[in-house]
Amino acid sequence: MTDPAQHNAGKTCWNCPAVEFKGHVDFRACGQAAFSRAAEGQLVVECKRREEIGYFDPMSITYDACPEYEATEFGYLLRGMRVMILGMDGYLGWPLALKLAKLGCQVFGIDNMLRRELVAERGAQSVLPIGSMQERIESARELLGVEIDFRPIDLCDREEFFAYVEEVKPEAFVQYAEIPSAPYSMASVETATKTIYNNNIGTLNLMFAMRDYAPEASMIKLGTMGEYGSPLTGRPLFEGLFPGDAVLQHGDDEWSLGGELVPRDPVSFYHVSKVQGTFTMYESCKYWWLRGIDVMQGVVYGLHTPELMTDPSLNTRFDIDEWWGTVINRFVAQAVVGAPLTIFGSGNQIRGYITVADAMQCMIRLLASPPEPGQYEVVNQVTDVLSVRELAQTVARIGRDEFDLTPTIQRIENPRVEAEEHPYEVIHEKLEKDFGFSSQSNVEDEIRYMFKRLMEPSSRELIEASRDTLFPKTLWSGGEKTLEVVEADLDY
Ligand code: USQ
Repeated sequence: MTDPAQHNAGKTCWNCPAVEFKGHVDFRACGQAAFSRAAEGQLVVECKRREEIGYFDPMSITYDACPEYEATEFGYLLRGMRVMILGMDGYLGWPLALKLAKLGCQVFGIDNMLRRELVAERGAQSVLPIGSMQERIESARELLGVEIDFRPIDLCDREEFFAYVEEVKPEAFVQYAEIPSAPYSMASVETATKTIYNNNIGTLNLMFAMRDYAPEASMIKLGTMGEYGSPLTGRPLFEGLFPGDAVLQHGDDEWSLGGELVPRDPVSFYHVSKVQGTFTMYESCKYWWLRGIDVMQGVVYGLHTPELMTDPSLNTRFDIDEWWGTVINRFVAQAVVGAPLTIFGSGNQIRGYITVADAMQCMIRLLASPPEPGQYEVVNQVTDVLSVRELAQTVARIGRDEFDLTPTIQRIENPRVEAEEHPYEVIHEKLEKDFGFSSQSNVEDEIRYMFKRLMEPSSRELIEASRDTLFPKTLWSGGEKTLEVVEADLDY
């Protein structure tokens, strides 16, 4: 059996961001023939790291045979790969920066620090105390022995961003620089506009920067499972593109759907911005032969990775208010301070979930295995598929049985417009099959770990200080109101 960690041993320079295609290859003119030309040895490349080889056939060297690659627990990884993280100050950007730096990558990051500002505007804050970016970088240097290059640049500021990309010439980009909140995007025309502008102009700038300054780089863009919605027909949520044998049947006719983008049915203006991001990336890969992986990620929760656990000065942010906190994180915080766990509506809404630790493992594996030039790839990044009610009950039980708390669960009027009873069949196979991913987390253990951290006095005080923001009031249908309790004290 092959070692899952080394899933990409047989990949070749055709996939490697360190090669340059020689002779001004016009991929658009080559069209789909480019791959077969490469296979027949008619395309030559030069390695930017090993110029002494001269021109060679990109299919002739595999990762396991190349001295520029080293075996890691996540597969063969390009040594000292230059990775630029857009949105490095965020919940996911910071843990990824630490993990990549620890693996020996050269890590560069930008952030406009908007998240801190927007959370503060809501009267909330990260309930894990976090230092400034400079303080965290200093701690990473002292405690982990790594260097991280950070610039306070807004991805929407084309001039500054392009100049930084031209200077660094990244071999990979991670697009995390988006406003990630569905409730925020539904609060007003101003917040909807800000979300759409920030997310879509940012991604557009990235695609043009790649075209002009780093065309061989790969990009990993964070999409969301919420792009698909929850189709009431029960149609499976395929991984972004229809599988090869999918057909559309109408009347007496039948057409292949294989390889086409699956329908999107976004559930908020934030999710609408993510759908546009998908098309921006899909089209750019097509027009300019760029390569990337669109990650349809479920709801992320949790607060630990090996690097984050090193010391509290390396904490990542952790939000629990109605706009910026995701559901499991909110439930644990509510239980810690004796506020009711708020189930919206029936509680039978089903979503896919993943821990921060597993999400980081996935991202490194994806970065280690870039797609081919011109290839737009999609993965569904979830590990557990659960209902909101089950989650509330699990959190309440662990809080009561193991942490001496007395949690209560309430069903309240649903502030959102969403299906409360729906089938949900998520296909999530590629990460395991093609990238060697295997989950290292489970829901209950992660919830235990969250309780331990959030019950520390420093966090408890911060949750208390944000208590007013725990109970939702923002309506999808417009405005704010005090929501009614539909059922108090649910069993668990
Ligand atoms: N929910 C409750 N009670 C709460 C909070 C949420 O019942 O106190 C319910 C919501 O109604 C929803 C589900 O829990 O049905 C998930 O809500 P959420 O706030 O955890 O997640 P969501 O708004 O869907 O967005 C989050 C992230 C977003 C990411 C998305 C993945 O904020 O960035 O894209 O999860 S997904 O949900 O798969 O689209």
